[in-house]
Order: sequence, then structure tokens, then C-alpha cells
Amino acid sequence: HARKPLVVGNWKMNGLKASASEFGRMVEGYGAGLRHRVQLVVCPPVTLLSTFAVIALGSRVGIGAQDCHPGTHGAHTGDISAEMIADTGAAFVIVGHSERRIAHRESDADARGKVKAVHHAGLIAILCVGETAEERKAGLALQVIDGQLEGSLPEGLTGDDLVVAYEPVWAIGTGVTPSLSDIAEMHAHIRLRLVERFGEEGGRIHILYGGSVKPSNASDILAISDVNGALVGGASLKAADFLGIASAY
Ligand code: G2H
Repeated sequence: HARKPLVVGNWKMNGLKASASEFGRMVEGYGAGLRHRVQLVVCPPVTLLSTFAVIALGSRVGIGAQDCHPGTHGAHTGDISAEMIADTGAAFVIVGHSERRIAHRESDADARGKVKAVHHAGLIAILCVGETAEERKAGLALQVIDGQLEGSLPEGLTGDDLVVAYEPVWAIGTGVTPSLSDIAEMHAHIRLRLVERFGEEGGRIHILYGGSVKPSNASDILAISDVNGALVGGASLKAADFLGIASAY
């Protein structure tokens, strides 16, 4: 893999202005020892994007949003476009997180429209895919992921436009993770599909694991081949935990 591993923090609906000091500690710790080994990205709520982008200036810590609207502008009360996100200084947008697929009934087609919008705005999409517990029990995990990748990815993406995050829905915020061999199987499978789809570029796309990553399990998970980093929720809120995970590299 040509590029640095990528560790992304997804703050979800957490964080107020006062959280800037915690983010500042992440930026400091990253500069102090990690920045040559790993790329760090934090996705705070949209209200903090500009503030965090200013704090991150010059540090090479990336900033991302957690969602966007597929359109460019217009009468969409409450929505945020990819261009608005770019305007804050952010470089990444998470798309199709299972919490959005479930709570906001987002489909693969919705995710596809958003990935396109992110691409057109010159940002990098972090597309989330993942099966439910029922789907895994029924032996359908690989098939479900195939369907999500097929349905959510527009044509013509490269390793510079796209990151894929595998997040089994049953591992999110539960403290439970798949076995290392199940993670390895899924990541190898996703790699195969990305290469089928995008040729050589498919080999350059980062594939992140997400779901209950913490400092104590990070080194085992991040050592798996074709795991090119992590998407971290709960454990990304505290600098000590988040930097502890990134230190696995
Ligand atoms: C999965 C993950 C981050 P957590 O949603 O996207 O959250 O690490 O809290 O399971």
C-alpha cells in the first residue's frame, strides 16, 4: 500500500466549543510523534468544522464532516452541501454511515449521490458499508457488502477520492468486534471488488475497519493485511484514547 495508514475519528453528535481543547491535544500529540507514520482525521459535528480546521492549520491533521446533501445548493432546509464543507477547510466527508442508513433511511442510491457530490467538490468520501447481525448469521455478509459497494459507488473513483470503511452494524458502539479472521476475510473481499471495479486504483483505496476500535484491540486489528486504518467512534473523543489507537502504527 503506497500511502500512510489512515485513522479517522467520527465524533457523531458529540462536542461543543469547549471540545476544541481536547482536539488541540490531539493535534499536539500527533505532531509530537505520529505524523510520519499515520494520517489522522477528525470528523466533528458540522458546527465545529471551521473551528477545528483553524486549529489544525499547518499540522497535517485532516478534518471531515459526517454527512452532506447530494445537491450543490438550493431549497434544502437544514442540509449542508459538499462545497460548504470544503469551504470550512475540511477535506473528508463520511457517507452512508449505518446510523444514517437506519435513522434517516438512507439507501445505497442516496449514498451514491452523496459520494458523487463529495467527489465534485474535490473532497474525499469515506463510504461506510456493513452487514447486520442477522445478515451475518444467515451467511450473507459478503453478499450484503457486494450489494452496498455496487449500489453506492459511482464510476471513475481513484485512491485519491475514496476511502471505504467496513463497519459491521453489530460491532458499532457495542464493544464487540468480529474475529480477526472475519475482518481479514472481509477486507480481502472488499479489496478484490475494488480492484475489479477500479483496476489498479482499487489497490490504492484505503479500506478502514470500524466498530468498537479502542487502544486495547487496535494493534491486532490494524496489523491485518488490507486493513489500512480505522474509523473510530467512541474512542475518538478523548485525545489519549485516539492517539493510543493511532500509536498502533
Ligand atoms: C462505528 C464507530 C465509528 P464506535 O460507528 O464510526 O463507532 O467506534 O463507537 O463503535
